[in-house]
Amino acid sequence: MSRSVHAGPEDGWHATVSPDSQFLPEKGRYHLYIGLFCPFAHRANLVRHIKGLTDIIAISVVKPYPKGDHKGWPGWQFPQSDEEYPDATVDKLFGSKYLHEVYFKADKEYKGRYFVPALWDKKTKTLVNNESAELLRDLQTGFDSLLPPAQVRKTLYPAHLRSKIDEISAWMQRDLNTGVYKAGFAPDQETYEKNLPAVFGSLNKLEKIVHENGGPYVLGKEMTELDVRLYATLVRFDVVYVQHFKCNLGMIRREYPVLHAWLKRMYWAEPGYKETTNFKHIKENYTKSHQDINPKAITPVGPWPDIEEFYEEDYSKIKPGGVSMPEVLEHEAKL
Ligand SMILES: N[C@@H](CCC(=O)N[C@@H](CS)C(=O)NCC(=O)O)C(=O)O
Repeated sequence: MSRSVHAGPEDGWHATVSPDSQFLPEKGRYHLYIGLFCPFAHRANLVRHIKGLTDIIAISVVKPYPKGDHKGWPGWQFPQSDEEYPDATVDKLFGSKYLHEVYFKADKEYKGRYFVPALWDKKTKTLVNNESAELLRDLQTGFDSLLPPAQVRKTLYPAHLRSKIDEISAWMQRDLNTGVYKAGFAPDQETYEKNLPAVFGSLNKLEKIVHENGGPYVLGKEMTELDVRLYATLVRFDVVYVQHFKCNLGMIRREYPVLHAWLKRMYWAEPGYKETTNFKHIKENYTKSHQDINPKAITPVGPWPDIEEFYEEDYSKIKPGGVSMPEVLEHEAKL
């Protein structure tokens, strides 16, 4: 598959690392810029862990705040030493203060936003890709020629599940992964109330899907991209989205027992998930960088704990939950 690398200053980067692209798989050649708070960067970092790429692709981690203004300027910052903010790192390639410096090295006319995640190529000195859905897909296979057979076999997009994954990803992205932002950043009461039911309609639907498939993953026995996409949003849900984005018709830990059991298992038992989750970065990013939503920047301490510990593995013993508000049920019925 080949995409245009970067169509111009208004566009992001969409290339792939692969043996038949200009971006050949090589150990140490690529560098991934992420924020530990960001659910989209989380996707890329999770695949990096799941596929055993942590020694092949190094990372730099921006601080969770401050964020840029409404146009994104000046955007994410790196600490100037690794001690400044725990688990944020200096820019290991260039020692930059701002992530935008890296973007301007790739295109000095760049006019888009300075997003994490972003993958940099040291050899051609440019960005390869800054779109999490593409990185999630591409990093699964791009480095296979460097990996042992057991790692090569790991795929999150197996051929026989592709149509299901594509179908569910589309509404999960619209209603849940970005749905929480559409509710949380709503400029007025009416928009907020209009955008909220989709979030819980999609959760209701997912609660049933996971229950029917019997676990341990969303589609049953195989971990897929859906688990990565869902995890990155659900692990932030109770701790941030419920209060900060006012997605408070229910909590995962209270209204969604199946999704709650799934989430806890992913966090505690599935390699890569706990290691890539940092609740301090998550909580402080949202609550200390959205001045219009939380002007005093006080980070709520609860809920406590960030994630609970014990979980049921036999989903047939769990009665699925959900939110029964009529607007939510109406949305769920459309999915
Ligand atoms: N298209 C991007 C969106 C990523 C994204 O929204 N990242 C946020 C952090 S969670 C960001 O870096 N925002 C900077 C900005 O909006 O200026 C993707 O899915 O990779």
